[in-house]
Amino acid sequence: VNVEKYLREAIKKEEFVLHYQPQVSLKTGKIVGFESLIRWNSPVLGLVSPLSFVKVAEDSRLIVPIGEWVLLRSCSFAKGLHDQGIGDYKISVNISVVQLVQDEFVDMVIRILDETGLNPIYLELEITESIIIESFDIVIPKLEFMKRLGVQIALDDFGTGYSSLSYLQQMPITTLKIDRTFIEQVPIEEDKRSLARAIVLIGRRMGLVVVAEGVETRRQLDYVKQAKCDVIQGYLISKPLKDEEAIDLIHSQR
Ligand code: G
Ligand code: G
Ligand code: MN
Ligand code: NA
Repeated sequence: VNVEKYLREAIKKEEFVLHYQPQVSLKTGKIVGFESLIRWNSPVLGLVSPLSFVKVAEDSRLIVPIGEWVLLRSCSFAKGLHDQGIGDYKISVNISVVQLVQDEFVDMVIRILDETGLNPIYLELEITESIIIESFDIVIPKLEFMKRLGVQIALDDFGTGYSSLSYLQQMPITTLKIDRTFIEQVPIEEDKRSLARAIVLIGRRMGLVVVAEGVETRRQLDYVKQAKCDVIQGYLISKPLKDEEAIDLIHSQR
């Protein structure tokens, strides 16, 4: 099937939805924010995972309007929670390299913050290592600018890319998200386990917020707690939720 053809129509026809996965502070046990994750409910193709359409969207550059839609919706969601007094939660949004290298990217982010009225400190952009390294010179100044605005910058899937620690030091990031492959190995492989602990140490030493992704079991939770991670995300807490479900979860934790 020609995914691109249907993808082209999907925004107009409102076939995308965002799900929000809670992130919990290990210090307080409270939800501190949500990662926004796109879902495509295509009348032709059914429910399509971003794993299968984000690449198509990037190759066709449709990720630019789709990503803008994601950012707008995500910021509106967070601002809505703030305005309704539900809580001052952060929203983390995945950003593709195709978006980030665009000349208009920074202006677009500023415009959406402006339009929604969301305080920039509650927005986090999730970027992967490979994005930054492929386009280092273009991307770094943009990230620096946004960081100065107060926007948080997370390095996503950390540990799976090919960046060196010297690169890490040059990146204007605020948050390190340890890839879930490291967490998966916690009960099994001693080596990976030590790696996860080493990553936390590096992140903390650099003054970054360290997030463990893909925490599914009590044992993994105990491990990342002991390793002094700041925040966890994963099925143990909750899968990504529809907006009403996310709000219900917040209320149930009060
Ligand atoms: O939620 P799920 O496991 O299905 O996501 C699969 C992949 O799709 C993840 O790598 C995630 O980062 C990516 N993804 C989810 N939502 C978005 C989005 O809004 N924009 C981009 N660029 N990637 C996304
Ligand atoms: O690449 P990125 O980290 O943005 O991808 C996040 C993806 O991880 C989302 O698609 C989300 O659905 C998925 N995810 C979230 N929590 C868990 C978990 O505990 N286990 C697994 N296997 N996947 C998870
Ligand atoms: Mn992510
Ligand atoms: Na990740």
